[in-house]
Amino acid sequence: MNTIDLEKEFQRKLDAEEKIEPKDWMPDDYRKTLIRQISQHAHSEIVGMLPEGNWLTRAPSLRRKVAALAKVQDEAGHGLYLYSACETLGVERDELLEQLHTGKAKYSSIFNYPTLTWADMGAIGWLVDGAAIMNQVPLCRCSYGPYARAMVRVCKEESFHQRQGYEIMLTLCNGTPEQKAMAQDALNRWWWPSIMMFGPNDADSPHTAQSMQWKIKRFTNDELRQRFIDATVPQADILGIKIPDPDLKWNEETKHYDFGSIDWDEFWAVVKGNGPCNKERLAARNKAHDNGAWVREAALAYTEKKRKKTAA
Ligand code: BYC
Repeated sequence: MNTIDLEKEFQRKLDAEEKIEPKDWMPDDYRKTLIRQISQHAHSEIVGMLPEGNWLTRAPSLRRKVAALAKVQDEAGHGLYLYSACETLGVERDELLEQLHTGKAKYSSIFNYPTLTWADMGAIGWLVDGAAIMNQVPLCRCSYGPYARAMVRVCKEESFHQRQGYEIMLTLCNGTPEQKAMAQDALNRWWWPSIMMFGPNDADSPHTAQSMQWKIKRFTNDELRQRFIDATVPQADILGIKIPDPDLKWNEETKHYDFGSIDWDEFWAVVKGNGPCNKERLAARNKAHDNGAWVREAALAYTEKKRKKTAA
């Protein structure tokens, strides 16, 4: 097939809602966009283990510890599915990890904030995983097959994460006044970073329009942010705590919540490496990678030994 026919076939598949698979022809920029998004997503899962890892040794009960351990392990698994999905596009995992470790690659801004109290484990599950689900359920319908299929399992696990976070918040909010104050403090600190997670406003998002055309993204950043806010406000009401936004109010005409302006200077500072924990997160990832060198060497030596044995 010549390039024009290949492009037509690619477009036909998109129009017919057929998945694009690794061996199919695809435009270079479609491939690049997917590598960018899937690798950033994979890095986010792996770096996303760090803020909560901080609380594994401090969980207040055995039940909480078991749930937190399972959640953090799930996140490692999500990272692995996503690196694998990304590799189907012809990029090596080593290259992706190198980009993360040198600070060249982006990962979600949210993981550069500190987890100061146990209530932060609740707020992360409720808000961060809640935002993640809102963003990721539509990705199960992404046009690229391996990414879409990986997201199905990721989303099932994310909904358990969201529930465990909300349950922590509910327990704190029904506890002593000090516990409720801890929950309120966590909401105060995690609210704005969580709504920034959806990315820049559509008017300032360089990639959204093209990604929507390619059916990688099914909703824009602003559409998903609004859905998240609409779903989350009633949940805060049930908890009896207050979202830290004086401009938040129900708009009877639009049937959505209006909300205050987002501090995009803070968002870009964090994305560019100047958030409260960026340096700490990268140092932790680099240390873990360096400490794991012997495992990689042993695995390679074992494979080589097996290869020689088979050859002999
Ligand atoms: N943080 O044109 P835009 C999780 C960057 S995992 C940092 O809107 P796009 C979880 C963006 O990359 C959460 N950077 O881009 C894990 C782009 O920069 P480049 C991660 C951000 O790709 C463990 C530039 O800004 N989820 O939830 O169309 C525990 C312009 O943006 C952010 C995913 O990765 C940000 N928040 O849309 C708990 C989901 N936002 O590449 C929870 C998959 C934007 O031009 N990804 N940027 O240098 C996506 O859905 C999309 O990539 C985004 C951004 C909506 C994030």
